[in-house]
Amino acid sequence: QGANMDPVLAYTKQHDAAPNPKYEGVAKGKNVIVIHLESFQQFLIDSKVKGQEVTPFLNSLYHSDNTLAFSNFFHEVGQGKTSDAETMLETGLFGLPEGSFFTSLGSNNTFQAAPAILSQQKGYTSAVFHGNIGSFWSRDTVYKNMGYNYFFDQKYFQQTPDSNTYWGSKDKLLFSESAKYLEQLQQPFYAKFLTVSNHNPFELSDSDLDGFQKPDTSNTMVNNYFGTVHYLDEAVHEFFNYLKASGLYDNSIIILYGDHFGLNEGDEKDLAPILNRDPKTWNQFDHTQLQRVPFMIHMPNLKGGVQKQYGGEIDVLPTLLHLLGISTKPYVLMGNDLLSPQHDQNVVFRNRSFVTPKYTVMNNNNKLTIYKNSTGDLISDPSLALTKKMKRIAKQKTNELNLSDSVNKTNLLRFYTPKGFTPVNPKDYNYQNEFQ
Ligand code: GP9
Ligand code: MN
Repeated sequence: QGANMDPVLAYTKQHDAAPNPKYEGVAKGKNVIVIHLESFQQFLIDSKVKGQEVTPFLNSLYHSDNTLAFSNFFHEVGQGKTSDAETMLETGLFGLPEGSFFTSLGSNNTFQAAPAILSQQKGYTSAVFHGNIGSFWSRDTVYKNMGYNYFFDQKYFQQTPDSNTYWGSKDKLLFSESAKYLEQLQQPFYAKFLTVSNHNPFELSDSDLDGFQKPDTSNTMVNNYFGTVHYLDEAVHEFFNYLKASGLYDNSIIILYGDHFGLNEGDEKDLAPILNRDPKTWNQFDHTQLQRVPFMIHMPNLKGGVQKQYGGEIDVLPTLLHLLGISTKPYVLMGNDLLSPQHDQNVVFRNRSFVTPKYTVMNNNNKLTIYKNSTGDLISDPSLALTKKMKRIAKQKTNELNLSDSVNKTNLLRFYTPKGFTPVNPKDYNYQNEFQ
């Protein structure tokens, strides 16, 4: 049984990328604040509707000298959506090919996840803030296996007639009402905020839009999306104002990411005109390019700038560990540090299609369809050399997904304890009576 870990460890060892000396340990001892931007796609950054910036605050963060802002960062979720994004960011392993890893296996598996690593290596306290019911995606049990100290779910937030949408507390309330708990956390802390207002069907009352004018395409989903995205931007802005006023900002590194697409493939043709694109020529290549999501690392005095290297959600944990001065070597992580000169820039999606800095490749049962990124053109007659190269990447990336699946599906981490790691006992955690 345990021997099945051998190929996994062989792969993660050779795929590990050394830290970049320019960034290694720059966030040592800082609080880590992770802001999950629900359904937020990269195309929104710097976009305008009716002459107004849609997300002025996130745009300013994106262009800040103190932000490492990634322009070619992709979500890699499958059917588990938010929970797949959480799986990758917390554990460095992929979600499953079907269903949600959280709900199917997450309550019973052994984890070596970020909260436990940060606690054991650097004394971090950990907490999640989420305005939906705690059992959604089985979070209330999965988080215990990850070693999360605190989980503030819906019952910690006000429940009044207009405090919620279908998906839980409105984001502005989530952030403002979390403050009293955040301030009581032992520092350094690792705190994650899961927003929900920008969730399909993107319904929010006009009074929450603060005068923002939605687009008026014939597609309500597209129009509403811009409205809730604008609201989310304001919510994050208010939270930053609070962090600055409270002084927490000075001691924190703030990570923001979009978990996955908001608009479904079927809605993209109605979005195309807003992006100055002809809906008639919209194709698989365009759809794949839209799977970019924001990934930003912000910290006072950080040497930032827009980063063009390609990467995805699987690369976040190794990147964060290195920033905090923690070695990735003992852990089973499928991605590698985005800031490392050795970073693997080939990004695989859960359906095995992938993008490289030069090509976008659809993988249909090992039949590859290759597009050129710079032009968007289909390469209908690829050279032998190009085919060979892309087949090699397809094979490596399929292997990476399969190894990750073998770990998760057969609970292999129970046979492997990283050096210096104490296995997590979920019974040590109880989320019923958090401090008031
Ligand atoms: C639910 C929220 C949404 O609590 O996290 O999850 P999603 O539908 O995006 O997977
Ligand atoms: Mn989601």
